[in-house]
Amino acid sequence: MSENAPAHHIAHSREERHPLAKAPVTAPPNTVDGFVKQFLDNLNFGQGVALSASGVNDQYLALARTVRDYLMARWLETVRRQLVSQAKGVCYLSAEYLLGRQLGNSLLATGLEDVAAEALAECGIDIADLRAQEVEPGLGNGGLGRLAACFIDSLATMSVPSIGYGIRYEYGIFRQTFEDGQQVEKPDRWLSMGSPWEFPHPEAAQTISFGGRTEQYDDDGVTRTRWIPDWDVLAIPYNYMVPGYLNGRVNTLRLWSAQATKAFDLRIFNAGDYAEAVRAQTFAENISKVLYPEDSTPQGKELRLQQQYFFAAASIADFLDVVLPPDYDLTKLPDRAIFQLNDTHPVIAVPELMRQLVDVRGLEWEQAWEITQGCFAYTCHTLLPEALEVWSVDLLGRLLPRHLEIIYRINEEFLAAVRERYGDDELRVRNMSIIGEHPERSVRMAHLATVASVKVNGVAELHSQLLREKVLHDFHEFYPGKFTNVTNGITPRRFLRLANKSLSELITDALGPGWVTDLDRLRELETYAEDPEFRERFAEVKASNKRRLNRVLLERDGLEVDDTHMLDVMVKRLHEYKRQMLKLLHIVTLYDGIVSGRVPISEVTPRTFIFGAKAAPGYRIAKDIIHLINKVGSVVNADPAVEGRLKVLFPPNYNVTLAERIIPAADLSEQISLAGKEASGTGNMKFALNGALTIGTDDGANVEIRQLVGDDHFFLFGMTEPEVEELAAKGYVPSDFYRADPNLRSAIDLIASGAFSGGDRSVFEPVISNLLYNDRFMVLADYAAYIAAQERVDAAYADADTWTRSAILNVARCGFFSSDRSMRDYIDRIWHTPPSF
Ligand code: 26W
Repeated sequence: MSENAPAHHIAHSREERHPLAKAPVTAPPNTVDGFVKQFLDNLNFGQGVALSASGVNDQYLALARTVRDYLMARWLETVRRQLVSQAKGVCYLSAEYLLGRQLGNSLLATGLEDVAAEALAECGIDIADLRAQEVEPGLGNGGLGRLAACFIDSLATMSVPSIGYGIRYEYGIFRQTFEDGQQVEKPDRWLSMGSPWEFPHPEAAQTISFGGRTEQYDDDGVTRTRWIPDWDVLAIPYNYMVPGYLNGRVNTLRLWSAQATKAFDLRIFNAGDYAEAVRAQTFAENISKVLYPEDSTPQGKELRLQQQYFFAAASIADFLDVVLPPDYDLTKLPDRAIFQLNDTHPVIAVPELMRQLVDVRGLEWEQAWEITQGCFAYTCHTLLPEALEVWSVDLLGRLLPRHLEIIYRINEEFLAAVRERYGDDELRVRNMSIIGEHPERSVRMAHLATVASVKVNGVAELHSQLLREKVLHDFHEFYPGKFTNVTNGITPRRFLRLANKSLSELITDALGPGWVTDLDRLRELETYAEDPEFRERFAEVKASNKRRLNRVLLERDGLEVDDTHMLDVMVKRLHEYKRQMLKLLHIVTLYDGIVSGRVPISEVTPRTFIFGAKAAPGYRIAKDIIHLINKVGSVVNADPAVEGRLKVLFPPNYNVTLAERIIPAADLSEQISLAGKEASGTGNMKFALNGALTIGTDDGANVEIRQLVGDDHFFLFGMTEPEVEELAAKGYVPSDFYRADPNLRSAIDLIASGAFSGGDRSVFEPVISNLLYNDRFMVLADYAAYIAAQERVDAAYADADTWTRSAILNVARCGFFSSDRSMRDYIDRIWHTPPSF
């Protein structure tokens, strides 16, 4: 701490010395000329090139720095006010942030979109070409990472004191390519051209230790414990701006990067073993090297636990040492900070805060535990039992011996309280214990999080209910009042205003611009849904978004979108529970109907199906399904019998940037997970807010979307969660469904026959057997209902004007899904951190 004096204390004394240093930092003039000047300065002085000699990447970097310059004064002011006020703030701890491109969002937040475009045009540059240069930071897998990015956007826009903490992975989520239809992963070198959005602060590094042992010692008659670790790494913070929308506020996202503690080990170096010295360095720096691409299936890898502790410990230390003033009375910490745990990935922060309070700062255990229990809140993002993280005691004890002791003591006291309440109900004690015994002794991170937190929340009503009634039922009984729901949301800035400019302009024409930060105002569109002229304009917006998507996919992947087709879209991670296979069986059924002559081609609604999905690299069946989708696509797209009425497109490397293009063009949103498996979903919200109708099960936030938009404007199908349970209890036999339904049988047989694999029946045999003899997620049981619902979709789509009316009502009624509302719910129910300025 002492060698690492807080930045704000240094700053105050320096400011006195020169009058200019006292003047507030100001933004460049908000004019085209001012922008041109700043852009050219950044190009010349920042990039070291003349405009005439500059390449498009130079220009992109200079533009990014220019926009950054406009945000800088606000950022410094936000940081200053936050330090002065010492108001209670949120520390959002997340292993993932799926940010998307930064330039567009920064232009939007500063209101500089038009000024910048004009300024660049005056320099002979098309701003769109520069925006296309940016490689998005893909520092997340899917829903959980994107949610974190939406939340920090809302917190900044709502002026809530907050900081996001995470990991600056050198390689984000892999870049997906297809080779002969199969997924091949390529490293995501997002930093290779340099990132203009980050500010490294090596002077504010934290040292993070690992391994070793603990020992007890006598401290003036008190027995204390100290940890004698055997290796350490530096955590270097990189700050990123999180600009609020047109509100003059810029919050901070602080991502940690690992660096070896000494450039290389001098001792070894002097002994002449240069290679060994460099190896040690590489070892340390591996910690923040790569994002784990597993989504929902924890691998229990040591490096992953290292990552988790690395960022959790660095963030806790940063908050205690740098954000809090010196001599802060730590018993007041719960009034100053709430650490929000984005799933279990940062939960090791709990024993780390205990260690800081007890071992480092000398507080009594009881007092420290009281503080800790007031500072954490936990969001669970899953229902799949296999996705609940556990760490083997063996591994955790080797890497973090002191933390394991702390966890044991927390558990001991917790179980004593459980026994006190229920007597010796040992079954209950075993079920609730933070330590599990099978298949090996391990720490259940969700239990630790629940015990330590002020509040535990699920991410949609149904999910929270299932947490209370099933996954964490005993805890709900033990801690009534601890459990709550906060339904997820999405930021309307990125997913409506930025991604769908034409729809935004239409809405603003009708309602004025206020809806961007007050999404409930979209309700006022309900009356416009009855206006034929408005419907016509809305339909034209959708058509123009399809044409834009066509241009994007043509350039990106050589794929053609027919803008006269219904656009039927399923984009999300590839996972069995999400049931891309069900969508595929629908496509194969349509194709089979045409080629077998059972269905006259004239009766088939022209549809283009778009898939976007990455599979975890080790998830065999998921990769087989990707392969199958691609193969079905090649056959269907090339078969003259379908006369271009069915098209299957699967652009590779689905990411935030592509989502921003696909979602606004969609007519139909596929949200077809098995009921009770998708915690919330957030793609579902993005589609509805962009005027796509949903075909979906009663799962996750679909339930709330349907309640809000109304049954007439949502295509519901499939078993409910209790029906799923019932079928599972009586014994689900997928092959019974196969035998009973001729369409289903025919579709499956067609795949099994090798029709999509050049006659080779073995290629998709694993997928077929998995469906017929396992089908964990009951695809076959919901098939008939899904096909029937798709027929209702066709019928509805045939009446274009009524469809458009439904689409408008979807937009009008989904204001609830703004992440601003989610943040209000967190603030009211969990954080109690009012907006500041
Ligand atoms: C490697 C272990 C692991 C386990 C779980 C990695 C990642 C996870 C996440 C919890 C997976 C995830 O992204 N869950 C999604 O979170 C979204 C935001 O709340 C929800 O909308 C999705 O329904 C949920 O699947």
